[in-house]
Amino acid sequence: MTKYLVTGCAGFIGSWITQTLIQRGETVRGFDNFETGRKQNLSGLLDHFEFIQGDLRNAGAVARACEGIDIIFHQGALPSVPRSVKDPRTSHTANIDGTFNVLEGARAAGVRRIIYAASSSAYGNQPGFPRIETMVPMPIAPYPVQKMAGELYMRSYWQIYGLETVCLRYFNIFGPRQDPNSPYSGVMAKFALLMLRGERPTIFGDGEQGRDFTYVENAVSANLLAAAAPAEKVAGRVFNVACGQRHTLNKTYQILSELTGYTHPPIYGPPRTGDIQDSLADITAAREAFGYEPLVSFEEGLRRTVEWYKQEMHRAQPPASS
Ligand code: UD2
Repeated sequence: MTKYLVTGCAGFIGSWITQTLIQRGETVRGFDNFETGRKQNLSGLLDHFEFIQGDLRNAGAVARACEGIDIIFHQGALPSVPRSVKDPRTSHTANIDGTFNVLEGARAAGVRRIIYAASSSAYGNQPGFPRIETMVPMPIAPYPVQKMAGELYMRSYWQIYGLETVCLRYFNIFGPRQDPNSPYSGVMAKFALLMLRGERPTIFGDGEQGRDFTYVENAVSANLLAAAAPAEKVAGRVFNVACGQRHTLNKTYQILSELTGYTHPPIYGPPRTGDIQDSLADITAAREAFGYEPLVSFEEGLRRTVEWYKQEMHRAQPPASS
């Protein structure tokens, strides 16, 4: 029976992968240090899988977590471009040393395959849209460089050690469970919560930057398809995981306003250091290699996301009983 390890299992995407595997009746082990992951993301799940609290920077703990595992979904990371700009060392150790520890642990334990959470930020600001995997990566800020280093390491371990590694370049994944409370939170989570609270979000720059925003269920499905695909189609390769549509921040703000009932215009602030201007993916490679298709559209994803944050707010502040 296949045994799965999910690193970052208490995080936004990792917890959805963990939950989906459990629902499929799979045997799952999860690894998280709760630095950015949250216990509530695992509520209702902890009795159904083996949980290890540990840090990716601890090589011994990672090696133990890899024992007896067939397939790893390596989701654990310290995300965020601005976090990496402010404190490159901390995200460097989590993202590069952590990924190296996963590869070494996997090699020692005889793990068959690793699906790695790579980032669309690898493309940087080079000309040419949509982004296609054959483009030369041009990462700018430390976080994209770290995620890109992980990709190179993944490919090396396939070429040198025959460990089947697959890199999925996520394009701005959003959805329920994305933490809205950190200054480094993804824009969708941050804006949805602020609007629901009646607080005014700030758009960095003129709002005309575009992103290929992708609902989390699409990313989960890409992971499971990539895990099940024949090695000759996926091993040592990189794939975009996106919807193949570009949405500006101004337009996204407008749709979120309608969904939340928020009526105020945004505040505009200076552009964020290290930001890229535009992002739009070609998803043909993932489609051809493992049958990936976006299951949930941008608009439907936004609707579900806003509904979830509404419910979260009610859970956090139950109405006073009369
Ligand atoms: C990058 C990657 C994404 C993922 C992520 C992990 C790109 C295109 N995408 O996301 O795939 O790896 O990093 O962290 O590189 N913004 C505001 N106001 C706010 C917050 C953000 O205007 O309060 C803007 C921000 O300046 C940017 C956009 O919203 O232009 C998206 O920012 P984000 O932090 O949600 O994601 P991004 O694109 O850095």
